[in-house]
Amino acid sequence: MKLSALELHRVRLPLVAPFRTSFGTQVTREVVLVRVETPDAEGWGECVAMEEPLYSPEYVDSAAEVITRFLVPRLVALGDGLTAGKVATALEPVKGHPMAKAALELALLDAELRAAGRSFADEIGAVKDAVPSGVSVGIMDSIPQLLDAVGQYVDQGYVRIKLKIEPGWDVEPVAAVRERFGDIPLQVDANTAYTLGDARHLAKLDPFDLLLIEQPLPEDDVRGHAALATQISTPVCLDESIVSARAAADAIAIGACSIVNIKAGRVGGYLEARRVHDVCRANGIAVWCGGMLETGIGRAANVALAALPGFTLPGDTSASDRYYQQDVTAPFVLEQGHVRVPTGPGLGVTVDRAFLTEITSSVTQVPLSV
Ligand code: NPQ
Ligand code: MG
Repeated sequence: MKLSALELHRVRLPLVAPFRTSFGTQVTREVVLVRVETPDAEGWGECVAMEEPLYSPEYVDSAAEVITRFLVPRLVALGDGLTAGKVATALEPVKGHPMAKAALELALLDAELRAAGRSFADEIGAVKDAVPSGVSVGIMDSIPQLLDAVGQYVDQGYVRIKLKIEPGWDVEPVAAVRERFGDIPLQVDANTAYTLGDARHLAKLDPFDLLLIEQPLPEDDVRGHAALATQISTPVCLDESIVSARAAADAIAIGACSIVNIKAGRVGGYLEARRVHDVCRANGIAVWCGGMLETGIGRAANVALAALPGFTLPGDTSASDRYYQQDVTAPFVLEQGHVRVPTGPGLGVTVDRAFLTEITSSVTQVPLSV
C-alpha cells in the first residue's frame, strides 16, 4: 500500500455531562484522529489518549508528537510494502506509546479493507451482528444523583452497569444501586485507586455479588492483584495492567485476574487486542471490550472487536449519545440493549466532514519523507 497523505485532526467534543473518575473530571473529549490517503482509499483511525496523562502516560500532544517524529517515518520506510499487518512490527523499536501506534494501525486497516471491499468486523473475526452494551457511570456528588443516572441508563436498556469507585465512594453507592435496582448485572472500576492494604475494605463489596472489580491496584502491581484475589470473593478484572498479550498470559499464570478488559489502544492496536482475546480464551478467562470515550470511528472498531467469540461479558460499548450529543459518524444507537456491528467496507462508518470541521482545532499534514 502506498501512502499518499497522512493527517492528524485535533478535535474537541463536548461531553453530554461531566464524567468523573478517580483520576479527575472530564468535561470535553480532546481527540487525535488520523486520516490516511492511499491511491485506492482513505482510512480513519482514532487515538484514545486523553488530553492529560491521567489514565496512562500518553496524552494528546505526546501522541501527535511521537506519530509525527518517530512512527510515521518508520512506516514510510517500508515504501509500497507497507501493510496494516506490518505496522506493529515496524514500530516495535519505539518503546511505549501504544495508543499512538494503535491509531496508525487502525487508519491503515481501514484504508486497506475499504480498498478491498472487506469489513473490519470480518477481518478481525467477528461472529455476531450486534453486541450487548454496558455503560460506565461516573462518580457523582450524591447517592440520589447516582440513582437517577443509573435509572436513566436502565430505562434506556443498558444490560450492565459499571460504577466508577474510589476510596470514600465505593460500598455506599454499590449498596444503594443494589437496593434500588435489584440483581441487575453490576460491576465496579477503581482505575488503580486502592492498595493491597485496602483488601479488608474491598471485601465489604463481597455481599453485593458484583460481576467483577476492575483494576483496584496500581498498573505495575500485578502480584498485588493475585494476593487480593485470594482475599475477596468479587472476581478481579485487569484493565491498565494488561498492556500486551504477553502481560495477559503472565497475569493469568499468577492468578492476578479471572477476567480481562480489552482496549486496543492500551495494547498497541486491534491486532494485538485480538491476540489478548486469543490468550484469554485459551485459558478460559472471560474478556469484555473497554471504552475510552471513543468517537464513532473508535466505537465502530470496538463494537466489531466485541463481536469476537471470547467476549462473553457486556462491554463499555455504549451508544454514542451516552457521551456525545453529536458524533463524527452516524450515531451508534441502543437497540434492545445491543449495538449493531458495522458491516460496510473498512470500519463501515462515514465521517461527517462538515461536523468534524466544526469541532476541529487543527489539521496537520505529517511529512511523508523518511
Ligand atoms: C476505564 N473508561 O475503563 C475507562 C477510563 C476512562 C468508559 O470507564 C476521557 C478519555 C475520559 C478517556 C474517563 C470508562 C475518560 C477516559 C475514563 C477513560 O478505565
Ligand atoms: Mg477501567
